[in-house]
Amino acid sequence: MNTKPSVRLYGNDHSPWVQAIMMGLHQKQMDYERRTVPPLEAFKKWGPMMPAASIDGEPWFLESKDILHRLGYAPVTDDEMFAIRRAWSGVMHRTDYWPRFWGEFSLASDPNPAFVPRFLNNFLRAFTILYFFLLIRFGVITRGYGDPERHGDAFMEWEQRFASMPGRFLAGDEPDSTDLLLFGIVQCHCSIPVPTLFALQSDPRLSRTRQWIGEMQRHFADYPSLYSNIYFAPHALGPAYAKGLDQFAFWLGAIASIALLPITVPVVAYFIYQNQTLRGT
Ligand SMILES: N[C@@H](CCC(=O)N[C@@H](CS)C(=O)NCC(=O)O)C(=O)O
Repeated sequence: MNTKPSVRLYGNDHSPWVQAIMMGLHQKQMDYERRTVPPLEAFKKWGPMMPAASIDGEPWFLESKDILHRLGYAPVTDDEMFAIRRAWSGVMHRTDYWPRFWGEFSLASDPNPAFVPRFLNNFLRAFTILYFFLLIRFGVITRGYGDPERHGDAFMEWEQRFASMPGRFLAGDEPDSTDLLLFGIVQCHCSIPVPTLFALQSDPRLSRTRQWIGEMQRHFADYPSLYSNIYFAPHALGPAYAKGLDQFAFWLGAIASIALLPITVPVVAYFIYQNQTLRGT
């Protein structure tokens, strides 16, 4: 009897929280269906907020740590979650070079195997990217994400934790929630390079962090969505690029989302305001 749950996941692989869940599913060899356009049920409540998951046909729900827990991973305390979020500092720099921001997202295709729904999803997901662009660009989530004195500071508390790990990973011999979430942050920093990435590569204070990244990469060697493979040893290929027509669909969607600014901006503003309390947890 197959006791593995059936999992549907909404989210983009640039998101640290989505990456944590994708890696968690991969580690447990669970099949799942991922989409990059929010299902209507989730969109009506939370707009483009990701990740959202639906397990065994139950209602969609948010919160990476809760989703991981439902998948069988350890609970994460609020303090731990805040420490993980502190490592996200630098995220505001994702939009410093806006053509790169849009360009990198154009390459991260919807994964639907069928051409027509994938084309449609790539078109529609551009609207969610406009949302994230405006969210970051206009500093609505700047609180708590200002630059530290040195970008490497973002990982100093973890560097100390890596010194007293019980095994190759924070959780011991196999990654658990905290490893997955923190490694998700690393993937985010690498998906559109921000100054924190350069600190991770070269700050002399972060040698244990680099060693842990290497161990995680070795552990996830057959997982196809590691942006960090390009920047850290052992080097390997990064995620595959979207096919030409998928990129085309995305750019069409980007143009449409901008042409429809009088509609998209109020919707974006509504959800940016409405999701304020969901952001920090
Ligand atoms: N507490 C949530 C945070 C998720 C989150 O911040 N997701 C970002 C994308 S990386 C998002 O969708 N933000 C939309 C918003 O803040 O409105 C979790 O851990 O799942």
